[in-house]
Amino acid sequence: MAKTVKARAAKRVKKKAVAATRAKATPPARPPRRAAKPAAKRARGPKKAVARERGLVATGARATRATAKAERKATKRAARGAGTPTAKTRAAARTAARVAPRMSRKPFGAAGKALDGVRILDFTHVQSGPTCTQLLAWFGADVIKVERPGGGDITRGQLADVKGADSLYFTMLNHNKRSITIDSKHAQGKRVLEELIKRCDVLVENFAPGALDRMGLTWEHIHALNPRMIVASIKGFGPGPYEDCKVYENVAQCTGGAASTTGFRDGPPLVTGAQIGDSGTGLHLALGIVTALYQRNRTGRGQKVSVAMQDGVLNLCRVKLRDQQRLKAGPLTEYSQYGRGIPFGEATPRAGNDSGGGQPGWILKCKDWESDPNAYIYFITQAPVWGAICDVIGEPGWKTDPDYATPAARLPKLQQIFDRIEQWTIGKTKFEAMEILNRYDIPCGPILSMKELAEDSSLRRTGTVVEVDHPTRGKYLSVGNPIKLSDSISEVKRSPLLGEHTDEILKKVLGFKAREIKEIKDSGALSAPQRKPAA
Ligand code: CAO
Repeated sequence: MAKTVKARAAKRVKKKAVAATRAKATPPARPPRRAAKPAAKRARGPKKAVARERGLVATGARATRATAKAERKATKRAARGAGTPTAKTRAAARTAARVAPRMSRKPFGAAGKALDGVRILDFTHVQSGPTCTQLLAWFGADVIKVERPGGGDITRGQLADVKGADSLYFTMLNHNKRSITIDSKHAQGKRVLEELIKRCDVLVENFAPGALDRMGLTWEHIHALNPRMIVASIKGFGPGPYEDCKVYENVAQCTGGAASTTGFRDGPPLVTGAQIGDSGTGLHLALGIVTALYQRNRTGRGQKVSVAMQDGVLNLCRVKLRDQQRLKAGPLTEYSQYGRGIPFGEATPRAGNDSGGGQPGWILKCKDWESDPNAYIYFITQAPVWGAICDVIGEPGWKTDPDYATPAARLPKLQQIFDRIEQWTIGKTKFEAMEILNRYDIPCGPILSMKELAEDSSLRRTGTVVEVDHPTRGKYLSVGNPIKLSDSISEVKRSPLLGEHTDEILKKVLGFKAREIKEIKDSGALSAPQRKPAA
């Protein structure tokens, strides 16, 4: 009996000690030198939202008090001979320790945004970088876009459709951001930039290789100014023979494996309309940034995040590298080339509209295909619904015919099978065909034009397609945030005019006095050089 009491007491002490160690294991987030200390004060958003991102500060303070109390109790119990927490139990508790913030009682969607309190120094331009920072802005980050005085991001004036207004190219990639103009090569401009670095959590850039270093903003310098800063970069290539090259979308598609595997076997390589090099790499970088922010909660320090566009594209072409290796084992039987008896070469071939997986698919004509370039449907002959396919197209005999009944038997006849299915689809509009096929769970999809997508009411309802009002160009359509979080609802706000928030940022973010602002402005660091009037 006495032994049981003693054992229970020892267990209680051990539990307390573990709790104490756990509380201790999440230290208060160490304020990074002078720079990040006023984080809670400086945020524009509600204070609670800031506290949430800096959640560990509050939790850490609570944890420290809890630790002290629990340790005092544990020491008293230990003194009574009930046992002492060992280094092992402390270590185990440290590993398992996670101090969760208190659960919000607010309704979903009303508890701020996922990245509230995170401030991004957005040094991006053109498409790849801006898509990344736009996503972060949609999730609530305060994104400050630094632009060259005069013209700003080159896309503001590219592919212009409304005279004197920012182009759709720019507006559709820079929603929810603030804009400040800074000449980063001017001494006073550098001063402003360095102050921004001290007050931001992440710097994102996609300059040509070496450009950031040439501005004097090396990783070492940035890290010394703000050790908590995450420095995220997009380049065309990673280290290797092409690392110094400038890269645009289609170069990345060509060097990342997309072009060699897109198009028809007997035609040239093709680039795809999906911006997998730019927007795809922006997505990769955004994930890298939030992951680094998450790790910073534990380590307290920033790190470099880099994504090469070639790598991003190759990642999206993963299945084609899979096929490259499968070639060693024989022909790729799901490629229609196999059914046509055309031999395979050494590299993954272009597969036209073959489906990438093990369920053969093709694009088939629908009613009015002669006049409508998008009157087509993608049709997948998924094995589990083969019987239904046969019934729908009027070939019930194929269900049991050994030449058609199994996926293996069908592979060499895919062309003939799709020709027969097309005889059925060609009599229906793509929407009628979709409606009928869906009744039988047959996977298919109409080829939707951009016009149809722009007018799609369900995409409008979900906010995937949004109408935005802009002061100089009026209303336009954009793609909203395709990633839906139930507790962090995205609103799409118009892109900033060039330098629209320069004063606001100097004053409210950087805390410059009116005298200092005048001094910086007078130096010419924030404005385009004045052109000399012609003599
Ligand atoms: N103040 C002063 N100078 C500035 C500035 C500012 N605010 N912002 C940019 N600059 C300067 C840069 O410092 C650089 O000067 P140096 O060459 O003298 O160092 C100069 O502007 C040009 O920058 P850049 O080389 O990045 O721009 P570019 O138009 O010549 O090239 C691009 C564009 C996209 C090819 C190149 O930036 C690149 O390869 N980026 C990485 C890959 C990438 O993201 N590509 C996607 C592009 S979207 O298809």
